[in-house]
Amino acid sequence: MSKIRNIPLFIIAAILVGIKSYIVYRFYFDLSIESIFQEIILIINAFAISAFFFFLAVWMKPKRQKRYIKYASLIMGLIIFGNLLYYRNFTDFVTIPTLFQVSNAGDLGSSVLSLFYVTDILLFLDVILIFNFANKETFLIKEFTGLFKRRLVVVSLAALALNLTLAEIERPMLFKRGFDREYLVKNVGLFAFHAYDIILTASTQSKRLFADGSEINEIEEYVDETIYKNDRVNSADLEGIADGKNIIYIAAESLQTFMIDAELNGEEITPFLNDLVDDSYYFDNFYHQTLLGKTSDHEFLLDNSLYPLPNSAVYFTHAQNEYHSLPKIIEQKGYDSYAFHANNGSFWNRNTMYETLGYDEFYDEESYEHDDENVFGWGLEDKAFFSQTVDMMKELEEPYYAKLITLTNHFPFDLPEEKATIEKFDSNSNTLNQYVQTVRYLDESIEQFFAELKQAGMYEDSIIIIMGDHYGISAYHNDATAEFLGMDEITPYDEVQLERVPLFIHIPGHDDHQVISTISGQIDFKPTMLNMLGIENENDIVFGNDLFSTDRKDFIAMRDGTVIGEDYLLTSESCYERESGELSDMENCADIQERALQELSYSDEIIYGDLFRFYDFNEGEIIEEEEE
Ligand code: GP9
Ligand code: MN
Repeated sequence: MSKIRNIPLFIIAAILVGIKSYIVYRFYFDLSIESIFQEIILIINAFAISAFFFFLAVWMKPKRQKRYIKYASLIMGLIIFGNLLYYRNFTDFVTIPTLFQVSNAGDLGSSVLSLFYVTDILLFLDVILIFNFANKETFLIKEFTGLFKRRLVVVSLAALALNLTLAEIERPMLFKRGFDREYLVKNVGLFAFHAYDIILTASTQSKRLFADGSEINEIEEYVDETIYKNDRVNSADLEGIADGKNIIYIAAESLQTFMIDAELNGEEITPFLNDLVDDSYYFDNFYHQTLLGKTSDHEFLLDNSLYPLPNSAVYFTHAQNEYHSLPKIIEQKGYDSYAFHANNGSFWNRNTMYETLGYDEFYDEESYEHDDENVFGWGLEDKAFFSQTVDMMKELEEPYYAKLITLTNHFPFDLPEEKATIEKFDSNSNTLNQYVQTVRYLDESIEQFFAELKQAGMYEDSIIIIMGDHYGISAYHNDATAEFLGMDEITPYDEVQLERVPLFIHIPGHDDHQVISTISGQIDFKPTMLNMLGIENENDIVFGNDLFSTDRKDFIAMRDGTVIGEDYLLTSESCYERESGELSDMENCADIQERALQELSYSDEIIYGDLFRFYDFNEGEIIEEEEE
């Protein structure tokens, strides 16, 4: 007995809660642990956090120490348990904003009893033991010496630092980009995730608090003068052409323009899309404008014609804002909006953001059937994805706006050998070598989708838009890319050319087809769609133009500081002649740089201040009092 008495209670508590946390993460939540490395991170974070909290006890006098250890274990137990109940209902973790969302609580209310399992009692075994040990003083509770206390601080901080370092290796920029709550919990544990969420919510809320709507006047003026130029110019030809038709949007994961019409050993890589160029409006000077939020940033651009944020994934950090998004606007024409994407619903916080943006339904991973055959790469492969999606689309009430997000052509571009129908490229970049094969696979998947739409009689009534969401091959692979393109090297100017993504607007039954080389970008999607639907968005605040209009804003701003103007192009602090790529005087880029910075900061201001909550888009004026 006396031996046991020598072990401090706070150590026992740290171990018990550490074990419990690990068991819950591993066996109660459905976290996908894909490697030994991830498993090790999970174990380390469970114990590091538990140690951090219980090691604090040594700074207290024995009586308080006892109480602290007891109640810390109880509170940690309740937090874990609360999350578990929430997870069982929503396959997600609790965040501060969702805690305040009445609709969520309502959803939970009716079914809450069914979320309890008898075995849940085991989750409080550690708490029961700790209370018992504390009350009976089974383990040591005493005042500790200074040196010991300081050593413990060093140990617990070192454990946390180790955890963060490993997490950074596993998922670079985990905190900045957010990605997915599951990733956060897997890498740093539930408690650090909550701390992160509290800090994030506090900082976004404080920026929001200081805004009062008066900022909109200046922005409105800018949009009038620069975007609308005091007279809204839309393309008369296509105005209303999509009215009443289904809008089918395909996000072609990581597809870059340099793949279109490219050949490998004399063979076309994207034969279907190459043919589609001759039967569509095809934009070959169209830029992605995404940053940290990758696919989700492109979705944000498309639905809002606002820029994604410079320091975070806007889908993650500003999903509670008020937006004047495409799904909400087209609802007035009787359109319902749907998103189809066979990935985890909480990835990029889509499940929350889609609701904010006005999507009626999100068909995520759980709506799809997976088997051994149809899962590779990031999950359900694109051909199976399209087939199953067509079946679901048959049930939709028309007209609709359906967004389909593909997945197979995603880094690291893995494809089972027997699925490949083109050779790999041969270079020192395995990534680019494989990319050619997954791009071909994507091309085939889209071809198959068109055939299935036709077969189901859904093709004629639709307008189909295909766009690359962002680059797939980063500058890290420049040598191999240069080899592929038959160039000596890739200069910063060439890198900008490589940021182009293809855009097809395919209108069945419409004879006109053109390759349009206007400098354009994802910011232009929303105004284009609205014009094609014949919706006059007179009071809308957007930063893009109708793609078919002849009087457009004359630059495209990217989020990395690059600006592409009609005559000049600014990138990496150098100015180039846009067409020739010749270096030019910085002065020539000063104007587009200044205007791009201004525009980006207006867009950021709208998002940080949540300014649209102060704006009445019907009247085109500021609402005096905020209604909440
Ligand atoms: C994830 C998919 C890919 O759901 O959209 O995301 P990405 O890494 O391209 O942003
Ligand atoms: Mn993507």
